[in-house]
Amino acid sequence: MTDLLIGGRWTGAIDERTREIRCPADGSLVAVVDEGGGKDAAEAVAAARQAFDQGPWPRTPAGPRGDLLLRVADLVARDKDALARAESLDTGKRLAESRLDVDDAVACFRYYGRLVRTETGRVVDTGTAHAVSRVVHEPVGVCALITPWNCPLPQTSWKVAPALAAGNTFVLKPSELTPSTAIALMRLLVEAGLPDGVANLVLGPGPEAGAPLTDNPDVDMVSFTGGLRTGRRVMAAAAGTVKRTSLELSGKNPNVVFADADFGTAVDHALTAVFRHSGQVCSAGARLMVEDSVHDAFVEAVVHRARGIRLGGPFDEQAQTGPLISAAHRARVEAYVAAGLAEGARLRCGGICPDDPALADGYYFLPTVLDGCHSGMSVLADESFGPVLTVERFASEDEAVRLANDTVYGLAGAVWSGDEERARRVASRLRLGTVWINDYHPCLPQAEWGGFKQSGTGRELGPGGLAEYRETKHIWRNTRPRPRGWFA
Ligand code: TXE
Repeated sequence: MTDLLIGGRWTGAIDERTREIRCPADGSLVAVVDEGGGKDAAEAVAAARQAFDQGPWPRTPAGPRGDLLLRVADLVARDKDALARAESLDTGKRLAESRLDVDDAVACFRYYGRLVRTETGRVVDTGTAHAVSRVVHEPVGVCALITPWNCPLPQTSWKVAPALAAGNTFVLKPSELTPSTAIALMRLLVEAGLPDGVANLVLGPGPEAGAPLTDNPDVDMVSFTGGLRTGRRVMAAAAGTVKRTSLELSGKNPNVVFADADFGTAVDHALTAVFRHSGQVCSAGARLMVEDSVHDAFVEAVVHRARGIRLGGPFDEQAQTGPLISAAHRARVEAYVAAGLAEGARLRCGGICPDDPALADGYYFLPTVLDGCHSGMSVLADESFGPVLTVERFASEDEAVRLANDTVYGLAGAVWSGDEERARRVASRLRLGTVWINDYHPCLPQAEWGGFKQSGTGRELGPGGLAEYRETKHIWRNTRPRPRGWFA
């Protein structure tokens, strides 16, 4: 088997271990892939180091680097059907959503392919005719890119595209649960003409194949998307050699609804905010906060529609959302709900696995609404990363802001109000990397994405996404060197 890419060569894992990839919707076998570990990770880093120190890519001008990214975008678009299918089989996600995810990846490669030509350095006024000062950008070096399982292709593209645009070499370690589109993307990078050793792929579990990337002295930067606990570990490991880190660690995202919001639209979005991909989205609007005067009617409407959500596998066109990623993850979501109930939250719907025999082989969990939630409950502090909506009420704008900010997270959230001034005021007071006003979920390659507080460090997408993968250097050139004579 040859699923690992190291120094331009497709190869198997050194220890010859393999892993079965199974579709979370029905347990069917999707693929058997190589399962690497520490030795494979070390080889991949050595290959990336050599390609960075001696290969052509870091010294290739921005123009041809951008051209290559545009070719990759075309290749990803060409293979859209196959990539979407592979993503759905690995994740259990609806095919229609996987197709959108492929579009997202294409847009990301196009964006950085174009941006890198325009985001050049600058000339600085030196105040003298005899010196020239330039500020230039250079790649950081060898990047370890570690990605999760919920949106594997976009999450990988958000790292690979800017890392390559900036001229870095990298080792990618996708989630052990969802490697298929990472393998496919690496094949497309090779097809597009990327030099050997620039892109390296290691598969395997986090502690065995991922952790060795985070403390390897030959790695200059770690870009990680995943859970908060793992993120803290990654940051600590990277501190040993003071690596640059860029972390996206998810959120506990408030969806704040004022009484003057458009009721029907806000209800509709409250459902997609949290139940899309069964809540396995870093920006999921899992914390619904509703103003007192409309609280009961709003929650009633959300619960009514949540009860009717159709669950099903990726290729079931009637399905509105799918399974959780694994049995272990479903058990975590069940434990989260149980903790909420023990603390006094009220179960309005869901809270259990579906009893439909057609879904028995998948890791399904019914869309769940817990109301009566208040500060101090673990369900408001912790992320479920499942189809579970917690509901809080508030009486005033100040209280809404205070409650929404009462979390260690700060990734994203929304404000719903018919009063434009108020919506803007609240949006500016929320400590979140992204705030939607009268909307939920849209995301653009041109606009930065990332978290405040413990939701992460650094930014993905936008010009800030490229900046993450670049060093900035000042070059001063004296055009008429003369002795200074200070110590004559
Ligand atoms: O993620 P991990 P898990 C959140 C969500 C979820 C929780 C746990 O709340 O319930 O995280 O999920 C690799 N060194 N998110 O356990 O562990 C791992 O192999 C280096 C939010 O699945 O963070 C995978 O490639 N790497 C999120 C990646 O880290 C390590 C998406 C993510 O896995 C490692 C997923 C280590 N010591 C979960 N341990 C988001 N932000 O979108 C694991 N990994």
